[in-house]
Amino acid sequence: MARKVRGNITKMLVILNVEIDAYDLRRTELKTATTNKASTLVNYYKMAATKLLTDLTITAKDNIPPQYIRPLSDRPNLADQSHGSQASIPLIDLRGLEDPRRRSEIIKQITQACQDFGFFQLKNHGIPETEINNIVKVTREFFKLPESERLKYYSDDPSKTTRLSTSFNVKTEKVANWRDFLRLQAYPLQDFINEWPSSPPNFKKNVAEYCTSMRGLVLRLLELISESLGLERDYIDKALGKHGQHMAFNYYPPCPKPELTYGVPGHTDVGLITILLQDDVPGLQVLNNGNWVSVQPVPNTFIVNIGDQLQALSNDRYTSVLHRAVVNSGKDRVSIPTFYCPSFDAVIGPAKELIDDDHPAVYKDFTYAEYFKKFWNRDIATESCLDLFKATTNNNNN
Ligand SMILES: O=C(O)CCC(=O)C(=O)O
Repeated sequence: MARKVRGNITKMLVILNVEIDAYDLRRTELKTATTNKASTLVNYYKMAATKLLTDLTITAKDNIPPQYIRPLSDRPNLADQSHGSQASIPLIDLRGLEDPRRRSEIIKQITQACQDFGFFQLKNHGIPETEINNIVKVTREFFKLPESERLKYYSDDPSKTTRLSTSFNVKTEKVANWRDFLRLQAYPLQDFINEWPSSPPNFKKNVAEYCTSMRGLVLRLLELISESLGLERDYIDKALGKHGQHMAFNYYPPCPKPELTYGVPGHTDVGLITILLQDDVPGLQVLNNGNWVSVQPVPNTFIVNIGDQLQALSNDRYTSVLHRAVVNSGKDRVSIPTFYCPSFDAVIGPAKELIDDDHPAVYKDFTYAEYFKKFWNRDIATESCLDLFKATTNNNNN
């Protein structure tokens, strides 16, 4: 009898211990969940208090707020990228362009690069090194200005011609990106320069100088690209109407968890061509044959890529290729793309010379204003903008 009672007591003690262990486990889980919730809330309130990432990172030292975290299926695999990519993105040397033999050689290289990659690098382009250094310097200075000074330019309305914003498109995106950016229009210069930031003191001067030189380079490139498609030398120049030049000044603060987020997610560019200047910190990746290829910075070299308007105009001979920017935990990064584009009233569509029975028109004609509006109003993660302008689509683009 006594043995039976002792046995029952032992069984009860075992059950009690299991219950106590389960209780402890649950208590720990609850504690962790509460702590996570609390830090989410803290981040939420910090985010609510500041519009720009540059100011948020000062408080979030070793974590990133949940709104920046990409789903597992959509993260940059930083360990698995193709490196040493100067060899894989063609490098075109513009030296000797005035010599007709050299010119046709360069045109051939452009055809090849545009068909195979949609991207190329450019050296001996004629933009003075001091202008390049000045624009990078003044961009860094702008993003170091006091928050109250920068916020004078803040807007989340993509139709504003000068605006400071964050991420990519805060109005449409579901996950935020680790970037602040200033965008402005630069052609015709006199129409926009008065809106540009008046500090740092050299901003207007340095940016105006760079934009003017950049436009000179672009005009030479437009002729080369026209010829590379077998079109008249001035074909693209004329197709762009009165022309437009939009600039972005991207600032990527160091990110404590770069493997969880993007500076800019994979996208194509809305304009005709983009000429990208990056500082000495890597971050640009280009999609080539299904692989994300890192483009290592080379001093005094620009990266040129085909935008959506050139893909449409070339009737898909050239492709506007997906690219993205990844971030890192060690150093902030600056990149400055020049988006050269049609004026908003210009009508864009496949060049008639590039349409025949074997190559029917892939796109219908549209104004750049229509395209630009659609580009900024859709969700870049799910919709290709060019697809919305296919000749066979029944979409209403108004
Ligand atoms: O920062 C970069 O390297 C790329 C930037 C970019 O793609 C953009 O601003 O659209």
